[in-house]
Amino acid sequence: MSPAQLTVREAVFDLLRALRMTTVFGNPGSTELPMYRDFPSDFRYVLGLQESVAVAMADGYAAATGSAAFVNLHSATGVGHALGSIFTAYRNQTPLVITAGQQARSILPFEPFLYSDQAANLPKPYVKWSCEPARAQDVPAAIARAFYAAMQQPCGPTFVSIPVDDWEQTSAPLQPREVSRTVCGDPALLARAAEAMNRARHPVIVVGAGVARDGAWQETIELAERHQARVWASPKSARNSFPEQHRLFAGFLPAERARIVACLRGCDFILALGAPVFAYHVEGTGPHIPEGAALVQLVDDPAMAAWAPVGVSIVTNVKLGIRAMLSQPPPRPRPAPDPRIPAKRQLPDRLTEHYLMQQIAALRPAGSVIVEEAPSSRPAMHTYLPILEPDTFYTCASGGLGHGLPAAVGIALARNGSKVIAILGDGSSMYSIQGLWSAAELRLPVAFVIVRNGSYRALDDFGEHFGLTRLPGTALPHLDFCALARGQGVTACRVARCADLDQALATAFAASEPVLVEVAIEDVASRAQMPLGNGKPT
Ligand SMILES: Cc1ncc(C[n+]2csc(CCOP(=O)(O)OP(=O)(O)O)c2C)c(N)n1
Repeated sequence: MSPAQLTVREAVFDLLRALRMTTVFGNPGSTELPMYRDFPSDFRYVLGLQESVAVAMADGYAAATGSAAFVNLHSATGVGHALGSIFTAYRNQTPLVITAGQQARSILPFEPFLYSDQAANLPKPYVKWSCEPARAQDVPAAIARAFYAAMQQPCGPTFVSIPVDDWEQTSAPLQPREVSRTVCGDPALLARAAEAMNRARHPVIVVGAGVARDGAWQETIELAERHQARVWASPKSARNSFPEQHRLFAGFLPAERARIVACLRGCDFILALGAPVFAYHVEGTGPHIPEGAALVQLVDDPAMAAWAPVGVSIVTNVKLGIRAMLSQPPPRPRPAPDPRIPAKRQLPDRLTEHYLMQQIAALRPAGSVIVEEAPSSRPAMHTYLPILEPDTFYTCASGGLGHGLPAAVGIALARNGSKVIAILGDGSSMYSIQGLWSAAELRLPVAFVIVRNGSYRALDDFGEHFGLTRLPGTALPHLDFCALARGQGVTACRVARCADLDQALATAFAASEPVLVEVAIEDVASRAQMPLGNGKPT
């Protein structure tokens, strides 16, 4: 090897170091092992006990750091297991560089054990870019391209398949480059948007996850206050983008066309910031926005701009777009709209999800992060657990369960000591329960609060939408979350009475290691045949 040459492995690790991807999330197999020869001491390997868990942990980590996370999976089956989480990362617009091992090039013609046929196609269409390099020496450049593509707005996962024999081949060193990541919208269109908003009598703002991803929290508050505009959270938003006790906060739009129109009725201008127009969950007919209203959308995703059914769409980094609007002259002063009516306080007489959310809000430490995947409890969360600080709420944009538990682990890893509170349905948590083991091994301060209602209740509720009164396969009896937690090294307790809740939550919130609190919600506790708990750790 000439001095200017490195092994592919050396060139890749040098590159990963330069790109600040020194944490490897993965689950290894034979086709990846040569990558780990002389694993550098400044790198760490975060093991997920199943590939969907590894990718979701990386998703949480990347979302919390704002920079791409590196993932290494095991050939076709590893990518197959991970696909649900890859889809979620794609919908979350989370930058991930996902690599997977492939069988040795020389035996690929013989369809060997553990090979991946059409490896680069397997994760499509839910990766932004994908390849299996034509030559071993092209692997470092492929990983560099995967990183730059993942980080360009709209961010998302990318994929590189790497044959096992490539790591010992030679390659030239690869210097990292500076590659622009954002796009600032057309200044003339943004000026027109500002003028149109100034002319409006009743402007409203709809905020989506793009506001949080682009760090536009302050700019959004400034723009809303300048216009006295009420601010709605966009349907199913995966991040928090506006202080939910601000006098201008209007609430959460439902994911249904007619109900959105009803919420926005009376406005004559809608500014959608970092949000699709709109995220629907059920069919609908009629207009997408109230009659007579105009709509302007600022989004970083050209596809989202293209499919929006109404309005003017401006492709832009949201923070830069809002700043451009703020640089225009302000509107004439407008009267302040009426604030929201505060929710009625829940009394400690029934252990409902409403009471649970209220007590989490009361007891959670300042700066703690909430990760949610408890579908039928989300309305209670919206009412009783307001999110007040930027970057303190995460859920998934895809609707695919199995993200929340491992994402909470990845976020805790990135936040280095901050308390993370994962509010998880009993059904949802079972899609990726192995994430508890990673939390325990990494000794991360995550409080896993399991909303134990004994069923896939969101589906029971949703059945009514289709006129169904009874559904098969939605009851979840006999699950014992304390046993599942203890079996993976996580302390746990079960609560079945209001009187025991505060102590259990306070203990979990104060702990510097993971703790699971299983909360048996009333009514359904008996249906699920659950033992009673008293909040003491077991
Ligand atoms: C991967 C995946 N499989 C199935 C579903 C369908 N689904 C939506 S909500 C839900 C129930 C979730 O149950 P749980 O976490 O207990 O919350 P609850 O509905 O009781 O609030 C299911 C199965 C989904 N969204 N994602």
